Amino acid sequence: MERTLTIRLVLILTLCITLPEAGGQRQEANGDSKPLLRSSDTKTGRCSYTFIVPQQKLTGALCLNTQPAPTNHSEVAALRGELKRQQEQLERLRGQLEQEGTLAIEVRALRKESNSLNSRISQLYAQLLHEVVQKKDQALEQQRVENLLLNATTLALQVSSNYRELEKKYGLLTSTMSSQNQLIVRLEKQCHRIVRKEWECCTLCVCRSLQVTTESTRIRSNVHPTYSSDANQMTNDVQRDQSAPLPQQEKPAGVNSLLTPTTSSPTDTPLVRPWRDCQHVLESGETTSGIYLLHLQNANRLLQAWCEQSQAQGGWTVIQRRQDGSVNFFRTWEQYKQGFGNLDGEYWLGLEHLYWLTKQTSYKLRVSLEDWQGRVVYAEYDSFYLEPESDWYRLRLGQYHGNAGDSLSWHNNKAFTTLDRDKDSYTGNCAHYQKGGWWYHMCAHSNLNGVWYRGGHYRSRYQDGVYWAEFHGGSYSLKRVALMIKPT
Ligand SMILES: [Ca+2]
Repeated sequence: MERTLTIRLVLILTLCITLPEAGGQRQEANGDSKPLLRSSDTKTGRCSYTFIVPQQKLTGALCLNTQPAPTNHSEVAALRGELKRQQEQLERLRGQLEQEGTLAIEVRALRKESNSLNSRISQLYAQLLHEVVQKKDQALEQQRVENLLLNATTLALQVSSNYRELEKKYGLLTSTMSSQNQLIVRLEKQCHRIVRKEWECCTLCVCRSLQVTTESTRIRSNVHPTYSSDANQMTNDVQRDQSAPLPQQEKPAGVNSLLTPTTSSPTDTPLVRPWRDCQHVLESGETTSGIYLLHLQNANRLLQAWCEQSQAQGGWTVIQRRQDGSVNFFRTWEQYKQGFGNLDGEYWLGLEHLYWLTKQTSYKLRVSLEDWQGRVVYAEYDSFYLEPESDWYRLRLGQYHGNAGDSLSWHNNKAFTTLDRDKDSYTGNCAHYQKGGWWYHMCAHSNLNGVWYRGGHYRSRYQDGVYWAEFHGGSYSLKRVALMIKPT
């Protein structure tokens, strides 16, 4: 090997010296000597060799061998062959190197891609785990919601079933109530007939007794020779206690001149006549409050009413009274028309009677109110009358004065409304919400026919108590109220 390299170096140096085309030393014409760059480019490859010979300053004579060196062609050929072989080997090595470099780059790229894939796989794994956990939670939540839905459905079915049962019960109760109302009406008619017969009988007895004892004796001051037998009819449903004795048989305590004879004597001479109103009773000398029989002029009607003779100078005909909640005021049109309740307790005189009563002359209205602390106030209206039934007993009121506040003028000129006849200005039926009959507007500043609640302030879904808005407001149910009228 050393020998080969030595031979190669000698050959190259020889070539550099002997071959002019190989770039031998040149001497400039001007005699300057510069560093000489000698190069030899191989024509077969890109490899190049450069030899730098240090500049030497020639001194003395320069001897040149002009004899051509003997050329060993075989060695040159061998060297060239060896050179070529080594160049080829070098090329192969270079190719391998390039190939290995490419492989290394690819390996690095693959490694990088592998790292990236690993990272991505880890990320996806974490995401998958998260989704699995989330789906598990969602499944649990879904199951919980399904259970809730199931429970709600069961509850709804139960409520629906209860509602149907309640509807059936309500239907039965309504039917029972209807039949009981019919029964009550029949019983009341029977009672009227019985009472009328007993009155007729007693009247005959009284008249005969009066004729026997003295012709000049009259039954108190209500005897009137012009009373007609046509008026022998009780038309209101307001009754005293049905168990009470008849008035001519025994006079109850606290009740003055309860009833008077109403028929003519056997001789067809009219003997007695009821009063036209309680003012008339007072003027005739009856100063005790109680139940009196009234005869309405211009109408073939007799009715009983409570006369209030001790309050506000007396002479008041009571047309409504609430005091203990003993009577239900959530009634139909027909019942409000005819009247109901007990004359010595809670009652409603009746719209038809009220119409005829106020048609006799000019009346004023007094509303008496008492709260649960015993405070009594009043509201008066200087005129009061009703329109006929054809105009739904429309209310006509005059000017207010008093100390209770005005909670009725808002209802002036309004028709009467009951649970079965809606004549109010509201879209629904005010009577349904206020649980009574009244001259409702939309709906009420006063509701004296509402539900009687004990104790004052009440809790209800609707404002349905016995209230007068200007006196304690709509959520305070009053203890005692009364509507009374008196001629002006
Ligand atoms: Ca209405």
